Amino acid sequence: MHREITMTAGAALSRDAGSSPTRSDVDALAAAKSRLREDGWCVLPGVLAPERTRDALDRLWAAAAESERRGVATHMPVLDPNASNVRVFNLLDMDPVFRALVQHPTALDLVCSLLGPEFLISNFTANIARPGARSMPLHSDQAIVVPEPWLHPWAINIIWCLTDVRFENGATLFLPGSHRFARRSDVPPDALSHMRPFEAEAGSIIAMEGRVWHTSGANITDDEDRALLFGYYTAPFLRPQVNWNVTLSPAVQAGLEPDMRRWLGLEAQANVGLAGAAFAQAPTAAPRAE
Ligand SMILES: O=C(O)CCC(=O)C(=O)O
Repeated sequence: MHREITMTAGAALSRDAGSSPTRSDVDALAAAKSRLREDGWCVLPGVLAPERTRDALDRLWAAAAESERRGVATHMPVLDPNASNVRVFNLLDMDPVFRALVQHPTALDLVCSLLGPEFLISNFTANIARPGARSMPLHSDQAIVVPEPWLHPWAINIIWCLTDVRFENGATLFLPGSHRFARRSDVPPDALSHMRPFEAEAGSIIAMEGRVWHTSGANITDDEDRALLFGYYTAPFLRPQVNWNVTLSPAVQAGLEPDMRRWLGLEAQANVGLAGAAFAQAPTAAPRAE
């Protein structure tokens, strides 16, 4: 890693207020990482302070309006059965707050704990489930970017909760244990009847391994929005879902730090990360005698 995102709990845990992490913060992050590895998911509460969470939610609504202004629809019929799900794409181009969240040290610490020190930012989008929202098709996010068999965790979502999230307002529903499924045929026909909600308070991170089968929940409340940001990160050899060269404006690209450029695949060098290992195992031809 070029920037100091250590794999040790604590150094990278920066609670939002900027205060030093307490012992219990460090323990909570360590426990979250082991749960992520074992169970395929974890919840880390209190990563964003309440005022920063509210500010991010305001900026998300502004980004939704800006998306419509740019001609990018916020209802995707291919994903959601009705317009009560508000989708916001290309968040990184919309507001610096989203560029800060996608590289938040706690988020990256969780990402690196699963994928290792090198990764790509594959996408960063939002889904606001408003009252009346219904579930999208069941899927895993790793299945979208790499064909089966899915033998390794090569993807992870860092889900930012900008509102409280509970079953009634449309919490993401997941199938426990499904991060062990290697093939589509491992998904049981009655999967939907075994789904559980990821419930968390506003300001929390939910980390979800890429192989977890999940769907959006239905928002059955009368008046409560559920707003989530989905930072999607993959192993560095998987092509991102988004071509950042195209979607990020020249002005945004020009302002990115070198680490962000690398994580977004914007540097000249791209998929050569395994060269060292490949060369180490390769026989070298002996020089020919003249
Ligand atoms: O909004 C949700 O709860 C899940 C969204 C999701 O899985 C997706 O957009 O791929």
